[in-house]
Amino acid sequence: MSKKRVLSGIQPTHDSFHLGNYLGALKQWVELQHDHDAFYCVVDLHALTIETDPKVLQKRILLSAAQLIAIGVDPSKCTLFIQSHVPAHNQLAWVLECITGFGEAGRMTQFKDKSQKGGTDRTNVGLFTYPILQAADILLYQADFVPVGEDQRQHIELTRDLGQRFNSKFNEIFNIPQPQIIKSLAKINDLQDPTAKMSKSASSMAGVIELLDSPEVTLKKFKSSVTDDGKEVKFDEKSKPGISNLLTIHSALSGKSIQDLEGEFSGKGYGDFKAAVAEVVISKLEPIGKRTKELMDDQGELIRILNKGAARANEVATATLKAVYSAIGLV
Ligand code: ATP
Ligand code: LTN
Repeated sequence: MSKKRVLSGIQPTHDSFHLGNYLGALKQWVELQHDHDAFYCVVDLHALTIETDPKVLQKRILLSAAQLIAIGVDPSKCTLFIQSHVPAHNQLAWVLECITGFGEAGRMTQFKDKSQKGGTDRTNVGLFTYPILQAADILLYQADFVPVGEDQRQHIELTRDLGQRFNSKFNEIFNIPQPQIIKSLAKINDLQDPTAKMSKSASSMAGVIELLDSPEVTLKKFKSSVTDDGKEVKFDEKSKPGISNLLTIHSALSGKSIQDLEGEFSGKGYGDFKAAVAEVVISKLEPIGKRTKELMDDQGELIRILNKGAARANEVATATLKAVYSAIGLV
């Protein structure tokens, strides 16, 4: 039986990914590539919705690809590419925009949140059509599954709606994908504000563990993490959000169950526990930082890898686009 296809993407909006991206999404990318036909892309066109200095953007695109390889996304096992290297993404997005309702796009919560924060004058149209470009990313590859965090569920629903709408209006071209949101997948919160999710757009990075942080910085961030009254290392998200978040992080990286960790640290203080979590995190992140640096120091090799990915992605994407153009009556 042929392997199921997965597709996912991540925006190059920051120099470093953070622990929430890694544990909530990227770790799953690595696992899925072994028994799936996986397509992973750095969605640089999506990142244009946020104004960025061109030099900074260029660096972030390469850094994102390098970090993906460093965490274990293996270009010999999957197709790793940069979205803008495959023109069919924009071409299909336009076709999909023409079958998307204005109100339908306006109901996307990510758009509503971001546009409310920025106000109409600072909100660009790209932010509005963002989910439709995302739908094109997915439908072009005939993906079966889209591994993403819970926050992306609505965008995958829109993708399914648009795919189904196209299929019934024109021709059965698109495979209709399923979101792959694994419930047990860790949701990681900010170390300084453990009731809010760890996010790249947090106002301060003090509570955000970046994959490329030095061991010293990581240790400092854990040591100064906000914990709760009391002394017990116990999982209780309501009354002990800080400790619960640290337990989640330790468990996700060490593979030990929360229950076992509670036992291991019973009678020990918060200080010892924080140091232990930091150690687990540092031992995971240190090699990722080293490998990322090696790849950034040899950009020729990195670009060669990405060109190869783009060639394979273009093959699949162009075939879908051709079928779409023909189905809608373009000559
Ligand atoms: P922003 O805050 O700018 O929206 P972000 O930090 O939330 O950015 P995204 O680029 O939106 O990061 O997310 C990339 C992937 O990582 C998504 O699949 C998302 O669900 C997942 N993710 C992001 N933050 C977390 C988190 N704190 N815990 C678990 N998963 C997360
Ligand atoms: N919107 C997503 C990033 C993204 C994506 C995709 C995810 C763009 N295109 C295609 C999965 C499939 C985000 O913000 N995490």
